[in-house]
Amino acid sequence: MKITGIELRRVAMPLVAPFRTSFGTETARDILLIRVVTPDGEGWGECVAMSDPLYSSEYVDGAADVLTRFLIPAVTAIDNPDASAVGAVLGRFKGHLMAKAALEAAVLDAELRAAGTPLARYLGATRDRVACGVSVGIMESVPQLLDAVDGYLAEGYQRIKLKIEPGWDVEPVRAVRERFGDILLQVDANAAYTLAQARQLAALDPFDLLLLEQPLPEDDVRGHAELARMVRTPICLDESIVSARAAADAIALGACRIVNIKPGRVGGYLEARRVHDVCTAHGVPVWCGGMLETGIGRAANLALAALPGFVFPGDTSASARYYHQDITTPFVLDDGHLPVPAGPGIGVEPLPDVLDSVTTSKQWLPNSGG
Ligand code: OSB
Ligand code: MG
Repeated sequence: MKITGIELRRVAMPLVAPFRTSFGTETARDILLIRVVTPDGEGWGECVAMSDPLYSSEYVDGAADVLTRFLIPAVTAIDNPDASAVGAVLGRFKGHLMAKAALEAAVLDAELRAAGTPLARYLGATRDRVACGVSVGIMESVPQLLDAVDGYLAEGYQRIKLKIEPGWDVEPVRAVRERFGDILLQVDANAAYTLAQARQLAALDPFDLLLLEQPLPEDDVRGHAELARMVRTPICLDESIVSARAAADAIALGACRIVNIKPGRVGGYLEARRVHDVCTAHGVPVWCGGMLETGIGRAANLALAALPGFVFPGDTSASARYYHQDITTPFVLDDGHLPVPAGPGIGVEPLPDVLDSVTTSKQWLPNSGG
């Protein structure tokens, strides 16, 4: 596939409500979109790096910089790049997995659209709709949290994930369990605890949580293995799983019984599929995480979440959970599910007028060699 040029576009997307985690409060997203233009059409990728390096080391200005200086020139220098060639040529640059993932996704979308192949079919999906959960931020008070959870359950969400941190853990979990009974419930700490707080985390044991997501720092895989012997709730890793190899290592060490797969965090949809394959081979169930994506990233995540190893509902919520106005036709929850897009590539594209109305900057990088 020849590349004519690549456009980087920044969009400003206010969230419907502030989203608070142990690492900070998000009120709006500043999102980098990549559009790959070829003689046969185009392809879209969404970079999930956040404004500040608080969830991981990446941040959106850094992603734009590494893409412009290094990643895009390396890809346009290849003769006829396809998505697997993108992964190979970007491998020599260390880190920047979210930036790499977005570029690979855009190339893959262009390639699959040209071939008429849906991303879901290409990845090996076995479902045409996926069960959805919702990630609920840290709130000012327990009553406010109960209202939020009540609303999501009324909309049909099949699983509730509560963000926790020291000081906001047992009390909100108990309150949600008491009020809503036997729902699928899990928690996410975004690395806010240390192993010394294992007793506090074990206090969550009586509440029959599906899983405890990333309680300890990203690089503390052994700590998670030790913690797993001290708590009954299954440990799930998010931040620590940066590759299929990291997943294999974490599983071998006994650091997790469940894995959250985010394509951006592992460097792309191809590596995400390999993470899925490694986990499935070890009998470890996976689910699809989220990074507050627009419809572009969501469409691709839904394709991934339709693979057979994704046995738990993911953080693949409807457009309205995030944005009053999504940049694609909105994804709408139906009976607790979202449909897997069936069209070629990711199966959706931005609505031009909406996209223009939220765009804060654009940069066109022509392929000088092409
Ligand atoms: O840890 O899963 C996380 C959002 C931003 C950064 C990290 C995380 C999250 C979420 C929200 O939990 C998931 C979503 O609904 O997109
Ligand atoms: Mg998480």
